[in-house]
Amino acid sequence: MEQLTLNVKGMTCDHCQSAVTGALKELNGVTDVDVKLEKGTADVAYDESQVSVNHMKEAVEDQGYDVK
Ligand SMILES: [Cu+2]
Repeated sequence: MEQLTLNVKGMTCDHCQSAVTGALKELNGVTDVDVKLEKGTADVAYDESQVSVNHMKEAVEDQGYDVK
C-alpha cells in the first residue's frame, strides 16, 4: 500500500471537495481519500499494482480541477 498527496487547484467549496473525493474513491485500487479544501490537497492511500498516479490525476482533472 502506498500513500501520496495530490495538490488540487480550483477547489472552492464543499461541492468541490466531494466531487474530488468521489472521483478518487471510484478508482479501483484507491482505498482511502482525505481531501482538505483549505489546503487544496488530497491525501490518497492506494494499491500501486491497481492504480497509477496518472490515473488519479486524470480522474480529478475530469472533474474540472488542476492537479500539480
Ligand atoms: Cu465548489
